[in-house]
Amino acid sequence: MDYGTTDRCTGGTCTVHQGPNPGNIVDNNNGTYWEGNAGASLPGFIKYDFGDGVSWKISKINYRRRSGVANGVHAYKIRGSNDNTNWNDLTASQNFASSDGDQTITFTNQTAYRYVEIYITSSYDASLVSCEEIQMYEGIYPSGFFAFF
Ligand SMILES: [Ca+2]
Ligand SMILES: [Ca+2]
Repeated sequence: MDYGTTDRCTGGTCTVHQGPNPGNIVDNNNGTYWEGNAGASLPGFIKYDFGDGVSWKISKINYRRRSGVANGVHAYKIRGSNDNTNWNDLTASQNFASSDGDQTITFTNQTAYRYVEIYITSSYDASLVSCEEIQMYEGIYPSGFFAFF
């Protein structure tokens, strides 16, 4: 399986369930971060809207928490939507590690979505979560590719 090398989190909008400066998640600078406020409740999300009329078959995502702080995303799943209301699960519920640096996940998704989100169901620090940066990449599916589940 190959993946595109262009980060599609550009030209659109990053939003989160709670807390200031979600734009820091997509500013291409690992030295800036978003962090929820104390007392936030989960589930939450880190969502990217590629923009009106723009959609991608996202199949690879990098996530990195605030370095040196054990408040990263723990359990999550990836979801996609084209209306920001009805969501499809692109992965089962799974876990990020409690560690610094990029954590890369890949998954089979042959549907283009305008909205893709990390849907957060638990954190390593109660309900507080953080993120320095995400990237999202397309999967490159050869014609005749079939996914077996
Ligand atoms: Ca980027
Ligand atoms: Ca950043």
